[in-house]
Amino acid sequence: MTNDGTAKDQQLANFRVKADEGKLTTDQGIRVDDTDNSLRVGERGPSLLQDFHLREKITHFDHERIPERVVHARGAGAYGYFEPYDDSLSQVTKARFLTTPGLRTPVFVRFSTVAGSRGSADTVRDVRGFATKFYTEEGNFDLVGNNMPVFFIQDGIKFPDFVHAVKPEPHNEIPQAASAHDSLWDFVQLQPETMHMMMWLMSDRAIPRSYRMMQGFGVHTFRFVDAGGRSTFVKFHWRPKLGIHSLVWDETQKVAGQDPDYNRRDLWEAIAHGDFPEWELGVQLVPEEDEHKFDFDLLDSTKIIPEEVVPLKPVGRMVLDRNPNNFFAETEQVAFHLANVVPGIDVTNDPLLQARLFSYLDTQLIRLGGPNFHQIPVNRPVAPIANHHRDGYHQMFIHQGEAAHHPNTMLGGCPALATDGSAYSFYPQQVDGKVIRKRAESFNDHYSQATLFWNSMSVWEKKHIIAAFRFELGKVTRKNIREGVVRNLAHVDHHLAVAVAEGIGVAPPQKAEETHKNSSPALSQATDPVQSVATRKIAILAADGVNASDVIRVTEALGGQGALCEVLAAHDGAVQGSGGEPVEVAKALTTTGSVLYDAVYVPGGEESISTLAEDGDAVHFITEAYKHGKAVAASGAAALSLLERAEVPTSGEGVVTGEATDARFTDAFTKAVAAHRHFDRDSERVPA
Ligand code: HDD
Repeated sequence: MTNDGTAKDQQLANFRVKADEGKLTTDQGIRVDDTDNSLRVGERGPSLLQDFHLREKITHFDHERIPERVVHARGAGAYGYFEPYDDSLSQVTKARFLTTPGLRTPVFVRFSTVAGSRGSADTVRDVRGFATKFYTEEGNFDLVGNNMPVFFIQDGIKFPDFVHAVKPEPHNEIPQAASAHDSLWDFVQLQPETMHMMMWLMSDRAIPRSYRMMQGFGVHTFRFVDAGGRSTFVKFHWRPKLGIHSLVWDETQKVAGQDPDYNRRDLWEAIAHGDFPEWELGVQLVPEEDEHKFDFDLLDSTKIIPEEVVPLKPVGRMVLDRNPNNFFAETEQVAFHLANVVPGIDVTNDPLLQARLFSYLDTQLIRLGGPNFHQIPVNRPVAPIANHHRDGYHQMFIHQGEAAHHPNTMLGGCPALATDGSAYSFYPQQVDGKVIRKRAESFNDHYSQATLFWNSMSVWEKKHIIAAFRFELGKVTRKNIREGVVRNLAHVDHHLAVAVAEGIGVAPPQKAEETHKNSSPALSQATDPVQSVATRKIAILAADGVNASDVIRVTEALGGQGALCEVLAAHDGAVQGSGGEPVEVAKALTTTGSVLYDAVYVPGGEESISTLAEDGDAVHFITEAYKHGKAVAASGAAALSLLERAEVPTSGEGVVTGEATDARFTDAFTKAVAAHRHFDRDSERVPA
């Protein structure tokens, strides 16, 4: 089997079962001709225990559920491939999948939210998991990262405490998938090491527009090892080709109601439509001898290495191009584990990472019910497996031979030890020290990088962060917790602490703490944003009498660049264009909302406009889109009056108006949509 991106597919094909052919049978292959009536004595008599079909059907159903993941329970996954750009990484790692140009390694990626249950909404404020399984020729490599480059805690021994704090409170299991409650913030106020990550969590990074539009990070410092045994520290980064874009808070709340599957659906539909999401893999490399050259510890997962200090080296790209066939079999049963590393990649002494090396295998044993979960199709490596592991629940292999021990003569010594240099070998790091329970002094600075993050934000990003802190702490009922968090924030930035304190009714800090003025432009979503309309959803509001030519021109101009334009009207079916021609309606306004679109366009046509002006859903649609910073466009004089009715200014940032839908108009609208959002608007006063 060649490792050309289809190796995994070929393997999976052996397990795929068709649902659209054959006759109904029991699990034993016995054919069944009635699955609606249980076997009984007489038409109204009791059911019989001997009805094997009834018993089997009910028993299987009773056992359908497995425990959801203790964290990252809700997720969505897809298959694809990774390919390196060239062999330049061979100077630091012997990992073949990273250094063999043209080699396409199959991958499975699962994106997730952390705190919510399997059925929670996608658009909650949370970290997003970004876990990648590379099915390499040398075995599976799992990069189990997040969309934020740091973590809440420095030592894995605190993970149960942190997760208990952020999950719903134990007495009443409230709130679902939300960090805005007392126990999380109580933990935060007492553990200042959380402050850097809390800045990320309160930023728009925690409410991504799409899984396709967020970064991924390996978070920890890992090790590369080259063919000569030399080690280099490495941080892994994924950068989305579509840029890093987020929703706005008010929008996320509404999306959670209108489409709780928003991010999951977006990923599925993009892949189904052939808009394959793509990320570039970048690495930050630090030579072993530079380990102590930084003012933070490389082993501390609450710290980044600023890209201005160690630049990102682009090394390859990942494309997701296939949806799974079955959510449970693939996305639910996929099992990631940090210890799945291949020759050329090794771990470090980061105490958070070390605890994870235990936790992931352990959790799969309860979640997937035994030690053979690696045999589940989605988890199988494409590299061959040969060892003496035997038996256990759900053993799928039929191991042949009369022995299962090493060393042996009975099997001719097989499987033979890989002494030809192809085996995995751990980096022979020199370690010396006393056995103690103590954190290194070099882990003590909890605020400098939180300040760095804050200093790097644009004006609108800062506004959103302050609003998020106010919302979250506003939901905290205990005053001492609110005060404690403000005390911590005072070490991050005085202005931030004061603004938050004022919003939540606690005394602002009196004097400003000494903080630094450094910033890292790479941290801001406002720095060099990718401007593209590809896969952006544009709502076109229409009623009878709409100018069909406007609809066509805008759809062609933006659709031609990959945007998805949909005509919305009061009803499904079609509306009549001003020339009598039918204009097909994609969705009725009652079944959708502005929050599910990136921009709105009102075509000309007096009759259409005056009908829309009387339709509260249509007017609200425009007002709300404007409030959320989206591009709004309107054609013709009558449309201007509709904007006015919707309390939307007829000019200004991201508002495009004009008599004709000429190239000037469509270019301006394209630019406005590509900018993603227009946050310099005075949107707070807009009622929506
Ligand atoms: Fe974790 C799942 C990412 C710290 C213990 N984690 C899980 C998933 C992601 C991460 C993306 C979902 C994988 C999937 O889709 O199946 N976790 C992280 C990152 C961390 C981190 C980036 C910090 C840098 N995790 C962490 C610690 C521990 C765990 C410190 C325990 C000591 N994580 C788990 C777990 C999970 C998990 C309990 C739940 C389900 C699973 O593993 O398979 O073992």
